Amino acid sequence: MNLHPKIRPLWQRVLVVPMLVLLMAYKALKLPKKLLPRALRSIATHWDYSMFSVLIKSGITRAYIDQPCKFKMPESFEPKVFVEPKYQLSETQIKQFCEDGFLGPFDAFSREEMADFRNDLLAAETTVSETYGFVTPRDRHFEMSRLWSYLSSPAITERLAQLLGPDLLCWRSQIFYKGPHSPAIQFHQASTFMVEDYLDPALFPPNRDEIFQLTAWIAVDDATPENGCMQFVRGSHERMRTIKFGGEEGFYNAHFSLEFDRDECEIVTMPVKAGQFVIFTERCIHGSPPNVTDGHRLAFNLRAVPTNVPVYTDKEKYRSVYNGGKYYLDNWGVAQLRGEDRHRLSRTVDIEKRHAGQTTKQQRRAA
Ligand SMILES: O=C(O)CCC(=O)C(=O)O
Ligand SMILES: [Fe+2]
Repeated sequence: MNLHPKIRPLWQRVLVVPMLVLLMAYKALKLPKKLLPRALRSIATHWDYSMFSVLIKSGITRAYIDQPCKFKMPESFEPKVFVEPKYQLSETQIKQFCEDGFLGPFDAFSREEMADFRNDLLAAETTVSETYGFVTPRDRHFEMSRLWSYLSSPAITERLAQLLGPDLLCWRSQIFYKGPHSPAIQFHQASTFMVEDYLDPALFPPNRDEIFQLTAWIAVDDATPENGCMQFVRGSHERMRTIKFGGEEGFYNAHFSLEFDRDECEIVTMPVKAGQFVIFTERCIHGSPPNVTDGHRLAFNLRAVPTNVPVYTDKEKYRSVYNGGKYYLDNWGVAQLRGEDRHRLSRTVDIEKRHAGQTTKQQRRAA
């Protein structure tokens, strides 16, 4: 079953509503889930009642964008690890992050380094991913050692560690190429990234209300209000919102608009210079306006979790709204960013070995 957000014909809605009511009753009666087909089993397991209820009551025109959760303010704003003074966050900065849902920009790389790296990223935009077998901006760190060296650099990891804890894994990276005169990435949110296929979450945090994943977004070109730098809705990470199906296409091929009051909220526009990065929780509503310039806006991101958060357990594939592609996870795994993985809860890729294997392949090809 594909429940990606889009407007459905009436006949589909008429069929799906009673099915969801039955499935919700099945869940409430705690009937054995293994009797259900795979997709229904996932829904009965991972959707909570509010997810069913919004869809049913709206006649399949509204939905939670992801598994609902509320943000629990931590009791202390002390950094979770001690780091070199040059990377240290003050308690004021950490408090600010907890209140706003985003923090930065911070300096990480030089403008010259990013200019030199630009062509590698642009090439990745048009070449087939060795991980997934089709062209995708996702998870190119498995094959690009230079990308990995930036993602795992202390300027990023030491700051993330102060917010998330000492032991960190990278479970996703993505290149964001916004071409000249290209549309907005509309406002969105995610918590456990169930938004990806609406069946299973990607992340299984022990407590959904805590901060259990962070994104670092690194600018390769200067990101400006004109070329579509990121925008954040201050404080909006306190809860997950619903989406209304339909509306303009902005977020790749998904059609929806996030339900929040644009007049009541403070939208912060965040210019980021080449080589700088910003940290945010994907739960904070964010997006980026259209690029109205003749140049592109290139960036890449890193999604990190502490080692006590399992990722994609038992999942073989997911279907993302991005490219409408099916991502088989055979070659995917979490990669160690910092510290130690004492939990070993997810499939792991030894990234140095993966890169070394690729170098050998490339050398063989060249010989
Ligand atoms: O690059 C953008 O404009 C959006 C990035 C984004 O949504 C993300 O990194 O989660
Ligand atoms: Fe995002």
